[in-house]
Amino acid sequence: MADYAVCVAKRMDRIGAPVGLIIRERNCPFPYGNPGPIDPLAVETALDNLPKLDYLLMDLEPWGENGDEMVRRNVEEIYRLVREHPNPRISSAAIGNYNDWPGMTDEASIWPSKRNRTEDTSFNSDAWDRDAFYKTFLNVAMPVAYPYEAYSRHSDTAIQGENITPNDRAAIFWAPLERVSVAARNLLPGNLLIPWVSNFVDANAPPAFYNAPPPSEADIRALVQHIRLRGAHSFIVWTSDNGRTSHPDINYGEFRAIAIDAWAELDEFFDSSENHEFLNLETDKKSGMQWSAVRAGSEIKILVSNLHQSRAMAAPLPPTDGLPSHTPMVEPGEHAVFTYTLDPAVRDFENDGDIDANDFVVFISALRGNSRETSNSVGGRGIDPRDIDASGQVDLMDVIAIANAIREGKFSPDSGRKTTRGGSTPRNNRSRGRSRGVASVDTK
Ligand SMILES: [Ca+2]
Ligand SMILES: [Ca+2]
Repeated sequence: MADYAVCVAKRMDRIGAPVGLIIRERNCPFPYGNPGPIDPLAVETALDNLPKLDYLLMDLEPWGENGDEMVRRNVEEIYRLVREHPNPRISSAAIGNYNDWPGMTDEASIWPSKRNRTEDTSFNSDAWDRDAFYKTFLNVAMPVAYPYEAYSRHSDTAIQGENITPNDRAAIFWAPLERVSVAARNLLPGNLLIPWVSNFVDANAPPAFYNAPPPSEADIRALVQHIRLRGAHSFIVWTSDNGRTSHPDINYGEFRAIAIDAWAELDEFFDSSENHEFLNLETDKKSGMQWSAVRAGSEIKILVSNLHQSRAMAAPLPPTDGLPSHTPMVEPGEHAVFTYTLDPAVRDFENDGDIDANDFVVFISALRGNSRETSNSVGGRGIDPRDIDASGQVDLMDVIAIANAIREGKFSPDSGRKTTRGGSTPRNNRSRGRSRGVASVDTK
């Protein structure tokens, strides 16, 4: 390891900045594939000389004849080297690898026969349970969220049957989001979610079958924002070794700037509260409309992407005082952001589609068997819907908030959802534009 790298790391440590390493097939302990100059001692040397290590991220992919085996062998060895290191500021590093994430199925895979991640689905390799592999060795989920042109086959009934996207543009938007979402749904408590992103990866295959349009800047921005609104901690930008990508209009550097800017547009919202509730980790392949929503205290931000070619659609929202039952209609091909102020104490805690007296009964009775886990916890990071003040815990303050709502009659049949819902006006950021630091609304 070069002296200057250690010197830089020490300076980073002094100012409290994170230190990370990227390991590839040439500087892993057992180099493989066709790596060029190799450095098999790079990991050991780095661990022994760095003052600390926050992230060890790998791009180890199954290149070459025995690639699958070499990925496993190297990840296991790197895991051992890090975790057994005597320096606790090294041994506690977060470790992740390209395309390794928790989840038993991968609906984003074009081929239905390759969607099971708990058994071998590739040729010429041993059985490889990728879900168990992640859970054994890794704690940074790194799904590959590229808009591959090859995903256009998700709109092909010959392969997918009825389960198709409405068009190719929707396919290359939905598939990467679904892959990030399944990782988010299955993320273990305390793990990180850092997807790989890119602008476009064309298919070197017959255009009759692989022919998706490269994503527009608006689609790229929206995908990055959906990823953040589903609990990703950060993202990592992929580039090919020669620094080029196959997007005809947006080069690598431009993509990087767009992704960083799109992510940062949400900073103000995320910074407004220490804790966040992630309301939707599901995707909808067939409709072509995807929506993500995050609650920060009593504010909610919703991003709706309608990639259907002709149908206007609205996203359904959970019954809550201050929210309409659906967002306003979003025109085909458009992305739209909506923000609302709501009363998070008045919600459909029973999850039966309405707000009534049963909801506070369910809230109170659930306190006794209080479990922190919710379906949308994203590695324990997302808060429970019952955490009304977004303090990070369901506690007495939340009970008081509910009690106040009861006193105000907000759970009574006359003043519940029926009268309050639909009466609020969304602050549609459409009219505000980018100068206010909110996500763009764009057409393709
Ligand atoms: Ca209810
Ligand atoms: Ca609370």
